[in-house]
Amino acid sequence: MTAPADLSVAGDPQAAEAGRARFDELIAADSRVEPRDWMPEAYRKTLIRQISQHAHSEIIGMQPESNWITRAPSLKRKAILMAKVQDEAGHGLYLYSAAQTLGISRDEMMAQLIEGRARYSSIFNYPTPTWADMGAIGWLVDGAAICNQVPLCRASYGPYGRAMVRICKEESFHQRQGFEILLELMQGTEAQRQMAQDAVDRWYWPSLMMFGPPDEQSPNSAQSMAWNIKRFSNDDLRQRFVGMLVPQAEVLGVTLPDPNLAWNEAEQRYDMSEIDWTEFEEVLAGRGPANAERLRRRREAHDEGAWVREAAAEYARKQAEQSAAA
Ligand code: FAQ
Repeated sequence: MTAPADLSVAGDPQAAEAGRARFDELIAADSRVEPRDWMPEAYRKTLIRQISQHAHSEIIGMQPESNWITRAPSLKRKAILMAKVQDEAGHGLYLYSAAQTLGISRDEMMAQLIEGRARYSSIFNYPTPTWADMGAIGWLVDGAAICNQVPLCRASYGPYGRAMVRICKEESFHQRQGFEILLELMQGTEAQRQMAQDAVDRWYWPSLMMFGPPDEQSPNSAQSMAWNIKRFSNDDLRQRFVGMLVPQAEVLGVTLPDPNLAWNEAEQRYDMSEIDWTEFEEVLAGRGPANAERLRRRREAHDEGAWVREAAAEYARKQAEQSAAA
């Protein structure tokens, strides 16, 4: 499907030239590009790639936590967790809608995901064996998501930036609820403290990988930053995240599992151990601990929801028929 902005200048080189000049002006002035504006095809493609990957992450990201809804330790925890998982579904919907303004359909994005042609965040390919994982996901995964996504509120593409504003507000609440789960466990019995520490040990490194490959191996960063989509590099955001975690880990009483983590006064940043990028590559290649299960479950849910999509389409058809007859 071709987007409206392209159709408006198809076969008209002068209009395309004016569109390009206007696009360059908008980017130079740090203004917003809207769906009606002309945009380079590569800009459109980059946004579709990033926004759809992000949407898929939110939808697949519901699975590790929904695993605990039926086993949450109290009614209050169950209600909070259900609300959080529903928020993730909402984030997916805002993001799919933002991507649709670029000329790709929801069906095509969903086909890319369930046929295994689309990426989603590496982080959601890890299992959640204990209740403390709900705390670690909230604290570390939502924490990393906030660090990465607050700058995206200023992304040059209007529908994406606006969707991110609301998403970030909700992610902040998610992060606090995760922190609070861990805090309560850390104030509990020795077994509870160990469970919390074990979850932090398992989620810490994967959460650092969420920011993407090191800057020198990030093929998309330079162009995305030039277009004001990304505002900071992968490594800069990772550093910012670690800086945020260190004091919070002290309050919690958990140890971040990196013996080389230390503040480097001269460089004004944290020194840390090398990330295991082989693990990251394995997960991206579909060989992480839970990749197969996540996709299998997504496919099942898609098939099980077919009757809802069919009913909605039929209802829309009848409504249109009635309006036409009126
Ligand atoms: N996982 O050149 P770069 C959440 C891929 S939402 C998988 O650096 P870019 C909420 C990348 O796509 C979490 N793939 O790429 C929640 C590219 O492949 P491609 C999702 C990754 O785009 C919480 C290749 O590597 N957040 O957590 C990953 O400039 C709790 C080269 O990389 C977003 O999507 C990865 N971690 O930077 C939900 C935020 N990293 O497409 C439920 C928006 C990189 O060329 C529960 N996205 N790759 O084949 C972004 O900010 C960027 O897309 C990055 C990657 C930073 C993720």
